[in-house]
Amino acid sequence: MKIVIILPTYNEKGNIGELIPILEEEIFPMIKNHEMNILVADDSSPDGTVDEVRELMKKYKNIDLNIGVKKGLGAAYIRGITYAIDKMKADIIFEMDADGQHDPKKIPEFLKKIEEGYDMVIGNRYSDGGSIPPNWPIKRKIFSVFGNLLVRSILMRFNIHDWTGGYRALKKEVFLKEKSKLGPFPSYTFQIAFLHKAVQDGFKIGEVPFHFTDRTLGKSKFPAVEYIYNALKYVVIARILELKRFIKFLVVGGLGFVINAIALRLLVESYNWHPASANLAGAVLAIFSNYNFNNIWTFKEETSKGILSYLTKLVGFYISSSIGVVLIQTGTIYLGTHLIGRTYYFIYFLVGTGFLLIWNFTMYRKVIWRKKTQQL
Ligand SMILES: Nc1nc2c(ncn2[C@@H]2O[C@H](COP(=O)(O)OP(=O)(O)O)[C@@H](O)[C@H]2O)c(=O)[nH]1
Ligand SMILES: [Mg+2]
Repeated sequence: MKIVIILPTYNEKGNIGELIPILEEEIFPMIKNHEMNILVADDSSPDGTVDEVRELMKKYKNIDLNIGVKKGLGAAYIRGITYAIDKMKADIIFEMDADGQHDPKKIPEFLKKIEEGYDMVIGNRYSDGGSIPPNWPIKRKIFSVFGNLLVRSILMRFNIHDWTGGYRALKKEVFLKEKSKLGPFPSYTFQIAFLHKAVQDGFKIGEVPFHFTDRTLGKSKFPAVEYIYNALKYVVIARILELKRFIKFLVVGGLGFVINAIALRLLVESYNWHPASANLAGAVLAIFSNYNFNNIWTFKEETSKGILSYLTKLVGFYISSSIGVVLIQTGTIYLGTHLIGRTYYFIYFLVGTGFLLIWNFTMYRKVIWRKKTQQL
């Protein structure tokens, strides 16, 4: 396969001149089954980075150079990866810092993971033997470890350990699928957003632990304050959007609950019905309300058109709901009134409804509004 290692550069003169010969002379000869190439994605660095790259290009013929305007790391990667795929016909792309912080000896391990079937492979500094520089001041270590942990926790995806790093390998398909969504992330948040979108779309993610070493030459371009703001904003909004459906589901269920509760109280208090029968009557109304609001709102993407499908699903919804309503919810009320007494019937209703909630969401997702892709 054709591999392109993208090295984004902004004022990396000296660093790039050190890294490229290591890649060419020590690493690439170890890789026999792939065609290895380098793309330097520079943003018109004023320090002469490009001149250094041009010198190296005379010696090594597998280097390409893509120069653009400085808009940030994410923008440089989007431009560079597009160039690697369109112009260089890359199958696999690497993201790698040009400052020597990413140990190039790990490249074969990334490739092995890709060969094993992973779509995107992430360099991992936080577990399985990976590490951040031991000589970093404690404040920087805390920032790095806790920042990453915070991202993992908010996104609730704990099986990926390093969300913020920039040492990665990916199949071109991953980028082609996500490219259109990455425009809003021209700076370092690009790394979190790209990985998150790949995870959401079900791409298989692998990890390779590595020791992140310190820069020896030049300065970091990492914009800390801006990054904290943008990264937090991304993860919080992304998580709310992921939970949107669940929140809608709760609102619809809440309305159903109110309908059920009013009918129950009215029939018991004013008409002296048995709480169990009154609950069944209330539930019939609540189920109708839940079905219609979920259909037009919560799961509207999965709603099929046509009256026949509407009615078939309504019947299916009543049948699947009735198991929960009769056995779980009404069953709890029935047991409560018989074992403890009728006085506390509303408490049995609350407890029974709690059990019902768990049962319902599982049923809705698996039977009524399951994802279209799962039906294939
Ligand atoms: N082309 C380009 N490269 C950048 C930009 N910002 C950072 N880089 C490069 O991206 C890599 C990582 O940046 P660095 O400053 O080392 O960030 P740090 O490792 O988080 O401190 C380095 O190779 C930088 O030269 C940018 O705006 N444009
Ligand atoms: Mg760096």
